[in-house]
Amino acid sequence: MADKDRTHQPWISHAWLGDAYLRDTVDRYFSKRARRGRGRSRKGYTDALRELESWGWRCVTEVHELGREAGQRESEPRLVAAARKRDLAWSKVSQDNEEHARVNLWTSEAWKKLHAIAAEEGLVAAAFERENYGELSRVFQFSKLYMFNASSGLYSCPLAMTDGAARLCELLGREDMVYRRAFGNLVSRDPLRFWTSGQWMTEIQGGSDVASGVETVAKPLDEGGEVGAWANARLFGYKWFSSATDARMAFTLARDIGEDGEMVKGTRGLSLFYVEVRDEQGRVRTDGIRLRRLKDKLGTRQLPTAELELVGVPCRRIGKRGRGVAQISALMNITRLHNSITAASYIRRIACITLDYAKKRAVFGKLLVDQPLAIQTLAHFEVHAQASLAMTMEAVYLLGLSESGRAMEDEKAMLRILTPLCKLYTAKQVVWSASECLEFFGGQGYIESTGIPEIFRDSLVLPIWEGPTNVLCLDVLRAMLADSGRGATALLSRSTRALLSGKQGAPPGQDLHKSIATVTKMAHDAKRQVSSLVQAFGDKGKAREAERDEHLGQLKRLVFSLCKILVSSLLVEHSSRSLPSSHSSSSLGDAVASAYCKSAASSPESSVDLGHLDFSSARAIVAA
Ligand code: UCC
Ligand code: FAD
Repeated sequence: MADKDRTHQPWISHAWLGDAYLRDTVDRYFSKRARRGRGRSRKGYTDALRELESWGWRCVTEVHELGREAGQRESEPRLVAAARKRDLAWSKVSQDNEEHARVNLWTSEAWKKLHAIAAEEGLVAAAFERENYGELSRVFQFSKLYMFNASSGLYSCPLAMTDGAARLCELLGREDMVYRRAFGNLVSRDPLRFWTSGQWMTEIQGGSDVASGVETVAKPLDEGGEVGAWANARLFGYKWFSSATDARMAFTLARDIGEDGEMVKGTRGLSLFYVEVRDEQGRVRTDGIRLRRLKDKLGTRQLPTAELELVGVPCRRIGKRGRGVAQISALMNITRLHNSITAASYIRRIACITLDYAKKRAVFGKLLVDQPLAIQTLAHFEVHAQASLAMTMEAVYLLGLSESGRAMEDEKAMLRILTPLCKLYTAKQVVWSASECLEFFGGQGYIESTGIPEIFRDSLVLPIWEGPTNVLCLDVLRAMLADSGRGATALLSRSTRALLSGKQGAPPGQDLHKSIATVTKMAHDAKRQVSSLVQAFGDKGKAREAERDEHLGQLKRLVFSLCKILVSSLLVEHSSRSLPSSHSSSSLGDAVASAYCKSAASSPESSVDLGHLDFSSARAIVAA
């Protein structure tokens, strides 16, 4: 195509050098570590910068090409005949090999190459190589994921579950059989050794309420032999959604049947199991797993999401009977943050391509970037991009502190509540942004080969995966009740401290100054609401059911206001910091903080729509 014919095509900038906010964020956490007193680590800030810069380039070139290829219709995973009929000519035809002959999973070359790159780049391993960056291992890893995910053709999804699985193994301890079989593979940088993991929780009766939904049962294994060396049970049931169907292993929930044949109902009847899905040659086990069909989905079509029938697959029960939900939540809390960084990554991509397009597309005699209404939309994208990254990185920083044993009790409590908050809020932000992005490109936004429909479709799943918004609101409540509101209080105190220092830096009388004061008041109100909730639901709470329902009916308002208070404070903190001169201008930081705080102050409790930004902030954001 001649150049003049593609003048409006948006270009993707270098994922590191073209993203000043990311660079400033990484800089902020490395500086924080220097102030806090650094633990022992082998690598320093300059090593991190070097790696992030070269990775940023690889993401928008090689990875991006592969991601686009994985998203093509002809690359979609499919079930194919595993063996030709003539390969079975000399075997008895049993139900087993007939089934096996019928189905195996095919994935594209692009998908496999993304697997190899993920291994080489340590996209999971980096979190566990704590000797490199100590408590900042997670900040470093998530910076890489942030640059990768929007280009990854959703290879980000199996990586999320693999990371959660590796963390779960780590918590089991080095002596545990499952740790010994799986951990080294999950964190390997060797593409041939690197395993991914699935997470099978959802069954046809329900994915949120797993205590009622899970009907899969585990029967004790009474045979020895090769399998018996590590397995101690067999699973029977039907898993309704399995996204990482090409994975080597999975963690799953099932209802334990004891030697006496007894089965407990509800959460206490669920245990956690480890399954090796494939054999040494990488083939789906024929002794107990049937790939029944692939889901025909609205989006995420790159992913081999299947329904699996378990007909006695060997597995190993992990930990205590009946503690499955509590145990698998260690995995879920990691995948929820992957969901958040994916949302943030898409929003950054949206901000990048819409701005570039707006600088090229002229309408009614002027470029879009000079049209006030378009400036409003572009500014929203930038604010959401910064807000979603700020929130996720704060959670990720706390995760790194906690995993490296350097978190204080308040920080651990804050991490617990921030995880569902972050997941639910960023997922809402990306859905709003993806829909506006599609419209921003007009008719081209609707054309498959632009890649924009793929961003739209793949974003829509983010509020569903790893728990829908309502379920996560209830998880926020669970976290508050478990620690008498300590995590929420820590989050609000951290926010008010940041807001106060921002207010001291902002000239009185200015809009930012006033908005900070309003958000600070919101924080005080929220503290009161948290304690009244804890009282109403706590052991000593005397609230009647109707009163509790009243609280539950209002829960989302409190949840969204917690998100907005924290994000306001993080953006204010960021803007009030003097940034390295090569990075973003501080006027951009001020404008974003000011626009976000004003929006939070005017609609503290509802959705993610920022409303109308004042035009001077919007213009400053887009011009920066
Ligand atoms: O969607 C899925 C994969 C998609 C693909 C991967 C995407 C990754 C991102 C990629 C980006 C590209 S997999 C399916 C995900 N499913 C869920 O997330 C389930 C959602 N439902 C919930 O979260 C529910 O709230 C349940 C299942 C946790 C509710 O169950 P129960 O039975 O009501 O649970 P209980 O009784 O409240 O909690 C049982 C125990 C308690 O501990 P104890 O017994 O010590 O008091 C809870 O405190 O589990 C503990 N617990 C937690 N602990 C529950 N949730 C948590 C938590 N989040 N953190 C810590
Ligand atoms: P439900 O739990 O029935 O929820 C329906 C609605 O009810 C939601 O809007 C929810 O917010 C609301 N709701 C639920 N409880 C309450 C409440 N108490 N109060 C108010 N509202 C409530 N699962 C896996 O285990 N592994 C996978 O690999 C996997 N991959 C997936 C891939 C794709 C593409 C998709 C779409 C799903 C996948 N899932 C997977 C399933 C996913 O995790 C579930 O769909 C999700 O957890 C929601 O469960 P559900 O579909 O049963 O909806």
